Amino acid sequence: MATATHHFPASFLWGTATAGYQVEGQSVNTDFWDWEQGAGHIAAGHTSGRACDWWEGGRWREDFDRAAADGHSAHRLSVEWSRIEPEPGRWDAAALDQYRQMVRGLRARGLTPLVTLHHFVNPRWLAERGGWENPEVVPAFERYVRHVAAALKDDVDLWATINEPNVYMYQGWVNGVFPPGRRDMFAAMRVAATLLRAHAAAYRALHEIQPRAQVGLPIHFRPIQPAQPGFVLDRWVARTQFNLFSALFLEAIGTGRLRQVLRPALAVPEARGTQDYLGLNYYTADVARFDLTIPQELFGRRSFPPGADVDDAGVYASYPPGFFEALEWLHRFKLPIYVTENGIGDEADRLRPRYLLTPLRQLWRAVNFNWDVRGYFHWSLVDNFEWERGWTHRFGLYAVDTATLVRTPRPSAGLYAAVCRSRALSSETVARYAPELLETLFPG
Ligand code: IFM
Repeated sequence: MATATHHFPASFLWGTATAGYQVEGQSVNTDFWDWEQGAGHIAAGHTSGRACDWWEGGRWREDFDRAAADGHSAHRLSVEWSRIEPEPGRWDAAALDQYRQMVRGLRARGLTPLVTLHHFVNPRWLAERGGWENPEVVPAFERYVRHVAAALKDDVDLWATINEPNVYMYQGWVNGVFPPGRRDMFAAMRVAATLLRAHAAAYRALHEIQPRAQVGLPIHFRPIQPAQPGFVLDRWVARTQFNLFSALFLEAIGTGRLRQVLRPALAVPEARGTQDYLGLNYYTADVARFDLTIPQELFGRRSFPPGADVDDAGVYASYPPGFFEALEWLHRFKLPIYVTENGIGDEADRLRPRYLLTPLRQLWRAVNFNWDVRGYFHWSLVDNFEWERGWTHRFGLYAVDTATLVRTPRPSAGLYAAVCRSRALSSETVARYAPELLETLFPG
């Protein structure tokens, strides 16, 4: 084993990511709040409740203190449309001011904010008007974005328009586990086009209000391999699933055309070129096998790469080569890259140290190839409400007791702090937190 330190550039951003609904609590004026009340919608009947109490109790302050004390230099958060526009055309100045305090709170602690404008949740009034199935959402979203940009433009330059539009369309319109709970692939494709149009309108509005804005559309990227690379049908399902999930939105931003299943592509010319950076949310990889019995899965049965560590909920598997593959694929688009999310749901912190260190090594390789990767945001700072899995799936560097709201650092918080403070990955850190990785990460 070698003793060594892998350094990152001084300007590289080190942070964590959160989303409004998942941490703020009491987001009572939203479609997801109503959805939570439905029987069987959320694991174990959990509800978001006070979540991490960032909104009413202002506990973002103590969590931002933790991030700063741990040496983080950035944080990604999202603003909730329902708070800013609680009724159509009524703008809540106090809510905008609270978000202003939050981003200023980050700046005051030396952290660069990255602000997401839509993260899976809608105001109730919007859902009642047909939500993302009604094309009127595009001008409505643009109006909302203009209000946020005008309020935060002095403090925020890095923006994400719509988080993981590929996950949102599948969860809401194919798997039916997010509101509106539909299972209709063709409706999903129409929603995808609307999301893209809204993103494009937001992109232009942000640049008009703030010419220096850096705007992206974070994509949940899942590399996928054929189970038997020599079998043409396995290769076909792997490619089809990749094209219709990971590649869908980025390809459309390049071509102005959105692929569909069994139908001609939808024209979205206004989306062309509407990205300043690529946002990568990476968690897991898949292996796909052709299976004629599952047309709803596009004939592809997915499993995890053999031998990969699988997280608590059995939904994400650690597969570090997939992270490098994702960066390599994005590098071709010739734009700066931010890793806008990466993490694992692991309450006991059994896998997280390994899961953190192995992608960071891949990240260092990419940076050393001079690929323009500018920052890494770990998901997440604190445990938070994990959508249909409620509180059963915990991603925080800090554990949160939902009854007392007390935060407790997991060992990984110390690990990540060591990386952030030194802006480096050293054999010493690996020896301390995951000695089993020393020979792999620092051979010699
Ligand atoms: O918690 C989610 C987040 O809202 C979007 N990306 C994936 C995370 C973990 O599942």
